[in-house]
Amino acid sequence: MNDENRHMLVVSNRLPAAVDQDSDGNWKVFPSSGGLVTAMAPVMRRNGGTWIGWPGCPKDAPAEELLREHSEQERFTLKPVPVSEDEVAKYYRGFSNQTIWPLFHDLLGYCEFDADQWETYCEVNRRFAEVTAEAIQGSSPVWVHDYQLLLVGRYLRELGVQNDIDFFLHIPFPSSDLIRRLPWRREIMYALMDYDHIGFQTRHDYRNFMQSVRMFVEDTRVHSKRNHSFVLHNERTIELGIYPISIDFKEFDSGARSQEVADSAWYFRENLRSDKLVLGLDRLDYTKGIPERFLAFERALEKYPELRGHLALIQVVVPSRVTVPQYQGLKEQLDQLAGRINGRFSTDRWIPIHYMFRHLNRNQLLGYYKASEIALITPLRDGMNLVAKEYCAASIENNGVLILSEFAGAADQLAQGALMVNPYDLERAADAIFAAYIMDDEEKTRRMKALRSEVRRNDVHKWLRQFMEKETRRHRPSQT
Ligand code: GDG
Repeated sequence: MNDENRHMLVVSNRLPAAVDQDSDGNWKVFPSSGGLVTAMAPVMRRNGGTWIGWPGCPKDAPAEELLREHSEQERFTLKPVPVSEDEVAKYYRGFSNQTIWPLFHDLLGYCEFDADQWETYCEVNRRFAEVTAEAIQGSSPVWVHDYQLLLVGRYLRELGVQNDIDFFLHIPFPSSDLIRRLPWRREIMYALMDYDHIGFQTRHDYRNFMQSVRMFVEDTRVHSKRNHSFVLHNERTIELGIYPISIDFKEFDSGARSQEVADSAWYFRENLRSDKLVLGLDRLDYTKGIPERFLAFERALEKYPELRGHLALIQVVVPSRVTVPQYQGLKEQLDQLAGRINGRFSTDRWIPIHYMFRHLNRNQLLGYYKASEIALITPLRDGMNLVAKEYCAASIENNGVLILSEFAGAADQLAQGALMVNPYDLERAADAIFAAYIMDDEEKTRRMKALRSEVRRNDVHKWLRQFMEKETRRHRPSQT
């Protein structure tokens, strides 16, 4: 990476820290979690730069000042974009999370199409572009992230920004047949043509995108070379690439070796009183397939009675988007399902599902990974799923078993070592749980070694390098 690229300008909906009030009503900065933060924070700490995003607080909170102080402790600068409560309701909870999110995860039934929310989405994207344009230094590239900010590139161009603008989509890109349903499909597809470089998690997403370009954008030509594709449109060239995101393997591996994590793993095992544990860990989200997972576990207990009393499911659900009605409904559904299944199978000594709705600190997270013989990661659709990769990185004794949905982006890299399932197929998912339970040590080790080696070789730093190499290549004079 050259010097210029070291000052990266990252733009994402949320900053990696939130400004909120503590129990005494004082405004403070709290670190936030999530897939994007897990991937980008180590990269920013290493390379420096500026991160632009919404700090999660009302417009009148002292975000600017607190984040300036916080930036001094981090190795990069955090710059807030102010967003009002009404705008959050429309652009974030509304258009981003009730239109784009379900549509891009193939869940059309959850979608709302509301013109007012779309207008606000455009306005807030424009504001993100304004704050970004002010923060640009020289010719450093701008890297916009994810589905809440699809239009930022377009507005930056309108503001006269000529710098390279990259975009990475963390979630899936759906088939053109789904994009067709979107009333603003042309606006979005044309706005994406203002980026210089667009990255996707999987080949499937990339192919879907190309299909939509052909269907909705006029006057395009496509050039595909061995590992790159270029869309030529309006005398501009947009480079497309596939970059499966990953984790900082070393950080998870060494964290899992610490005494604190060993203590927390021991504590969980002591308290859960089950011979073996199977773990689910997700943000509260209907895309993560948690009700289906509970039902698959119930089916496993029905079909394989030898599991009863010996295998317990720990499901940690991390609060997320709780003000969106569909997420509240999901929470109620989970409460009921866990209650029903526990009522049906619990004994004096054993509870089948330990269901927690809470945040975990880092040692607890690693402690759960380490304490669990099996991870059951069964999203209905997922851009990547970093939890799957983290579980492997934390399985330092090579003895964990990963059960993974074929609809997670991570399946492209982890299918060889994981037991793959279709999360809608409860019967086979139940069989996979049993197969993981009885798997012999030799097979466990063989599979987990392959998984760990894959995640180690393709970590988040390699993801960044590959994404940024495209960037630098464009500036290199032709070698011919
Ligand atoms: C999006 C895409 C894509 C979760 N709870 C806690 C916690 N986490 C961390 C996990 C993991 C991350 O959050 C979740 O990442 P995922 O990839 O599983 O899912 P999304 O949040 O939906 O992320 C996804 C990702 O972006 C990256 O591109 O993989 O497909 O949907 O790192 O460890 N961390 C801590 N406490 C928690 O309670 N400390």
